[in-house]
Parts: sequence; C-alpha cells; structure tokens
Amino acid sequence: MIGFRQTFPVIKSPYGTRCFTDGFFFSIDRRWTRFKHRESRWECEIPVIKRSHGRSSPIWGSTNSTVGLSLFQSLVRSDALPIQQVRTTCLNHSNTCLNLSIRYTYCHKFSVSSSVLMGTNGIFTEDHLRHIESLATFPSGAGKISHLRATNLGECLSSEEHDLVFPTPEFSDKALVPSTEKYLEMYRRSVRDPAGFWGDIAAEFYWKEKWDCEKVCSENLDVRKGTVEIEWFKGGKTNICFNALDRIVDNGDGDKVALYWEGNVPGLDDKLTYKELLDKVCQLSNYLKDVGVKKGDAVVIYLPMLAELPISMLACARIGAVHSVVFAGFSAESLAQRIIDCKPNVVITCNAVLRGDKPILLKNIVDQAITQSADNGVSVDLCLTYENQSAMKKEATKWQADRDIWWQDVVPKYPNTCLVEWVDAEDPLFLLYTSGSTGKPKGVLHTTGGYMVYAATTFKYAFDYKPSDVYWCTADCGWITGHSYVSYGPLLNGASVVIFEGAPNYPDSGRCWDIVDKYNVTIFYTAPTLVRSLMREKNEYVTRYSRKSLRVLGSVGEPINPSAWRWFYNIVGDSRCPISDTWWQTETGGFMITPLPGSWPQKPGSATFPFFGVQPVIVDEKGNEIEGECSGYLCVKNSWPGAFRTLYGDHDRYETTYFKPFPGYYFSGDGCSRDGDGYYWLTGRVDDVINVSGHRIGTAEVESALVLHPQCVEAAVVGVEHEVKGQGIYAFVTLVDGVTYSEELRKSLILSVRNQIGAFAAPDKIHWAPGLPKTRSGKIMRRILRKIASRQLEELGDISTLADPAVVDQLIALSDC
Ligand code: 6R9
Repeated sequence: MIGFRQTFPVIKSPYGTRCFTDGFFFSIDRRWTRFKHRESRWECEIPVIKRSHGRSSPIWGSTNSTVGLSLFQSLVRSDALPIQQVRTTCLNHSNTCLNLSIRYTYCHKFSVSSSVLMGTNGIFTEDHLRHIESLATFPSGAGKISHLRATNLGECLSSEEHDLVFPTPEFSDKALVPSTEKYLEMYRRSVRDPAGFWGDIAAEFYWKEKWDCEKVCSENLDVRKGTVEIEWFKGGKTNICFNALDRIVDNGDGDKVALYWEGNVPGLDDKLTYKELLDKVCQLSNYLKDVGVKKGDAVVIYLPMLAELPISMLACARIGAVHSVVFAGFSAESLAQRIIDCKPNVVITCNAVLRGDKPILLKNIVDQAITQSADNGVSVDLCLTYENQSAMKKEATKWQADRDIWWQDVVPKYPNTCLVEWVDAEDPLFLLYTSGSTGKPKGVLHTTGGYMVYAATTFKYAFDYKPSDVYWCTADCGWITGHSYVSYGPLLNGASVVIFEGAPNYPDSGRCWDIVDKYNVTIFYTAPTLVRSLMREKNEYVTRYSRKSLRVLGSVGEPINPSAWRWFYNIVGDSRCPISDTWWQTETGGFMITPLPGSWPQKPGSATFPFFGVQPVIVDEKGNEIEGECSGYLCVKNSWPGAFRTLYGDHDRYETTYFKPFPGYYFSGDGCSRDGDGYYWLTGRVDDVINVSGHRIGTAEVESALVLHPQCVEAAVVGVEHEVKGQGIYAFVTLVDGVTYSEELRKSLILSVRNQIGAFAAPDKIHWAPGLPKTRSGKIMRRILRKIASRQLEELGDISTLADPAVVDQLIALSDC
C-alpha cells in the first residue's frame, strides 16, 4: 500500500528556524542542523544524538564552491526513531545564497525532507516538509520500494534526485484504480482469466448478438504451431459507431458536447453535441450507401483535422465500410500507393487547409494521386470534397465534374437517421498504413469488437477518465493515435473531445494553453516533440495562461526524455498532474505499457507497467526471456483485444515481421529495459524504422525516394539524435558518375523526398558519399554510417571487413560539405 503521506510547511513547525549571527539553524524533527557562511563557503553541522546518553556531537561538512554541489551524508541514530541516513544535496549555491534539499530517512518506508533557500541575511523561502511512507510492493513483484528519492504530486520536481512522483491521497482516492493493490488485483485477473476479464468489460457495450461465450478469445501467436491467428468475441454482432454515438444518446447524453472544433485561426470554432454528431454521421452514411458503398468496401479519407474527419470515419463504420485514413501531410505519390493497395470506391477530401498562414491545396494532391493510381489500373469513381471555406473558396478549386462532388451540395440533403449495419466482431473496421523496414508501407488491419473494447478501456483507465473531463489529444486522425484516442476511445466513453485544425505554435507558442483555458481542458495528451519544441521557448508562453483545469497529462510517440518530462510536469502541469507516458503502436491498437494515474508512483521517462491483459517480456538476441533488471527486445507473450489481425493482403509479411523474429511472441520492433523496481523504459526502435517527431518512417522509404532522383544512384539513410524531433533523418547519397554535388542538388534531393513521401520525411542532412561502406558481399554497414552521422568517430569499431575501408576516411572528410 502506498500509505500515509502528509505535507506541512516548515514555518508552522514548533521546531522551526532560528537565526544566529554566525549562521542559522534549521530543524527537522527536533534535530538542529546549523549552516554558516564562512570564507566564501557554506558549512553545515548535523548533530548526532548518541543512543545511550542523548548527547550530541556534531559532524561537519562543507560546500565546495568550485564543484558547486556538495553532499553530506552520515548515519545518525537517535533514541526516538532510528535514522538510517541524512542526505543533504546542494541544489545551488553562491556566496550569498544556498539552496539545499535535506532528507532524513528513518527506515526504508519513511522519510522526512525539505528544501531550504538561505541567504547570508537569513532564510528567504522554505519549501515543505514531506512525509512519504510507502509500503508499496511494485506491480512487477520486484519487492518493496528500495529507495525514496521521491516527491508528491503538487510539489516541484526540483532536481534529478527525485526519481519517483507519488500520487497524493486526494488524487488516488478519486482515481479509477486508486492503489497498487487494486491494479495488481485487476492485472492478475486479466492475465489469469482474460476471457472473464474482457468479457465483463465487453458486456458494458451494446451487442446485437452476444459472442460465443465458450470462446471469447482464440489465438495462435506461435509460427511453429501454424498460421498466426487472433480472434476476440468472434460471433458477436455489434457496431462501433452505434456504441460511440447512439448508445451515448440513448443513455441521455445527447446534449453533451462530443466535439469542440478549434480552427487554425483563433476565434474560429464550432461544437457538436452527441445528438448533432450522430445526425451528421447518419447523413453521410446514407449518402455513402446511396453511391453504392457496401459493407467491406474500402473508403480512403484524406482530410485535415476538421470535424468531417471523425464524421467520415464513423459514417464508414456505421455501414460496415472499411476506412483508411491517410494523413493529409502525405504526398500524392504516397496517397496513390495506398489507393492502389486498398482500391477504394470513394475518396473523401477537402479543397484546402491552412497550416499557420500557409494554404495546402489538398484537392490538387488527391487529383494527382487519383491520376497516378488510374495509371496503375486502380480507378476511383468518386471524390467527395468538403469545401473548407476558411482556407479556399469553391470557385478557386480545380474540378473534374464527372468525378468530384461537393460534400455540402449532397450530404446535408440526406436523412439524419440511418440504420446500423451489424457486423461481426472480427469484421474489419479500418486499415491504417504504417512504415516498416521495406519501401512498401504496411496496411495494418484492425477488426471491430476487440478494438472497440480495448480502445475504450485503455482510454478510460490510462487517463483516469471522468464524465466531467474535457479531453484534448493533439494528434491528427491520420495516425493511429487519432483513431484510438481522438475518435473511438473517447467517444465510446461519452467524452467531450477538443479537435484542433491548426499548428501548435500559431499564432504563437502559447496557442496550446490558450486552447486549454478556452475549453477548460482537463486531460491533455500530446507528443514529446511538441513538449520539446515549446520547452525551447520562454516559459512565459505557458505561465501567462492559467491551465488550472488540467488534471492529467499524456505523452505518446517516442520515449519522453526525463528533462522534457520534468518541464511538462513542473511548468505545464504546475507539478500537479500525473503524466501518462503511453507506449503502444499502430499494430497494438491501444496502450500496452502505461501509467494509471493514482495507482503507483511515476518515474520521469518510464512508461511504467503493462496495461491489463498485456504480458510484456524482454528477450535477448536468441529469443530467451530475461527476468528482472535487464535490457533487450520488447515482445508480448499473448494476444490482447486491440491487436491487429493481419497486414492487408499480406499475411506472410505479418508473420515474418512480427512473429518470426522471436517465435512464440509478438515482436514490437522496440528496445526496452526494465529497472530493479520493474519499471519499463522504452529505448527506441531496433529495426530500420526511424521515429521523427513521433512519426514512423522507414529508412528504406526515404532511400527509395532519393534514388528516384535522376542524379542519385544509391542512398543509405540512418537516424540521428535530434534535439526537438527526437530523431532526425541523415541521408548518405552516391551520385551518378560525373555529377558534382552542389547546394542546388542537395535541395532537389530533399524535394524528391518531400514529393515522394511528404514534408515530414524531408532529410535533415544530405551527406555526399562517393562510396558507401560495404561488406565484401555488398551489404551496407549501417552501423558505421550511424557513427559517422552522429560524429562518434572514435567508436567506428572494426572496419577491416569492409570491401574498401578507405571509403570511411573519405566519408569523414566529406562530413561538412
Ligand atoms: C502510438 C504510436 C510506434 C512506435 C513504437 C515506439 C514509439 C510510441 C512511445 C514510444 C517510447 C512511448 N513509441 N509511444 N516509445 N515511449 N510512450 O506512436 O504508434 O506511429 O505506430 O509508432 O513509436 O518506437 O514502436 P506508431
């Protein structure tokens, strides 16, 4: 149990502070610690009370002004309560002031601490005394908490020393999972009895027909035993749109706001209640049915963050059509590639969108993509186009009358009720293309029932959702986060969701907090890259807004580095809001490893523990499970309801990529370590995928785009550390014989990638490589390229196996060209 915690200010303590001419004394629990400023340094005296006679003899230590950080540690004992350790950390000091954090640890369960800021004239400010008692056993079973470098919610994480943040009793008492015990109880049941655990949750949704109770889940994850197959709630008939809208309206929440839409330009906004959203979805469903879209047909959606994007997804789901949303930052080539793969009857788009001040002509991109896919034998008969008036007028839009239809001309004319198509739990819901380690993106296929139950449940627990919350996720519906945690997860819970069309730094870096205050957002879910980019600006952009509505913060897309975590926690959340650092993937459909706010202490940078029903394992190179504290490859032992069921049209690739590397397990492609307390720390991709601003990009995709340039014969792309984006794209290019490298060529190579994939995949650095380091069998040694790219030249390792070791020196010499 995480037990008794209490805070009270030092100043109110009867054993407070005394000031003397030669320094001052500071007391915690009747033990007087004396600080003196002498000869440009601070000295500190900690009394030791001898057990037998209760007499004290001081221990002395001093700050060292050149080092700037001093640690006084001693073991002291008293009659009253045995003190195991006194730890004083100098947070900051100068000739005129000293800022210390002092902690007395009585036993491993109980400590008292405080931080004090003292000047030569006396004490300026005092922090709080803190009692943190914990009897917690970590969910991992790692044992008792071994150290208490802890702070509580509500208090500033003042230094690297604090590596645990405890929820306050006030937060935990109201949380859905209020204690570690409760989590453990639920987690244990979820893995011992998945059918019972998930069956009970699924029963809270509407099912036209119940699933086969004997077989809630059937799975084979082991390629050695046959085809990989996952099924949940098979035989059950339901509809996710019905559960996300009709069920909420039927429960009496029709007038509750479902979507708050905030436009790119401040002041332009809109909102839709659940009832209004349902009406709009039904109109579009009726239209789609009318133009011949049937159950199982694919519909491609290429829209920015307008309400019409979730409306389109829900309308497809209502009639059993399979939506495939393509992020509206992808180029015409990428869109065409996806259209060719899934062959939709209809593409839904809009004429343009404003991103900051810049209009992006989406319809033109769709036109090009449809032409390209027609050249490849896939024709699209209908392009339903929404007029996004704030960005572009109808009249200015290029039009092909026999194929294009204005949304506003047809959809509003249809009835606002539409019968639901009841589908099997295992019928496909959507396809979402994601990058892998080849040039061809993978069509990740999710089905209906398991995904619905999983998206809703993970949303509810990981954000400790309450009906009064206003929730904002900054992700675009073009990515999985926008599917599970802008649209389906929150709507299935009847939440009020903010969706934002614009850029987070437009018109300035305070926009996010302006939106938070405008809608009284309580749960704010974003990506580390956004946190890092805002962190570079003045804190004033944050602090000028109140943000008092915020309750829970969330992070996704890549590991959040502890310093970004601290800034997010201290500055954005005013040290008041837990952060749910949610690890998951397009393939997993929902959260896999995530904090549950209120149930256990958090560590900055760790995704903490597995969600219900998820059994993560860390394996070594050979696929052996490693126990306890370790690092390795992150795999999952069993299926979970939100798992993807196949890669569209390529079940072999599904098995090869995810289930063959470590037979018997689902392989995530991520590296991971687990610390002594059992906390999971994701360390990034271990395959040829880079994660740029939380967007997955295959190195092979960028390479294919580069070699399409007529002057480039070969390209090798690696990821490098990037201060804001997490990873940046570093491309080595070999040019056609006789072509000289120039600034102009550099720009045109980058343009080639923008055109082939999209602006977000543009390389940060092009490195001219007359030759690439290859083995004698012709394999590019990316390990060496990574070291050259990150300038770790002393770590190049053995290069003797290269066909031509001289290329390494040549590449190093060309680094700054
Ligand atoms: C949801 C999403 C998945 C990859 C995944 C991992 C990285 C996502 C993370 C994280 C560390 C987190 N990732 N969340 N790494 N901590 N909280 O982003 O899906 O676009 O498929 O990317 O993103 O590397 O494998 P997707």
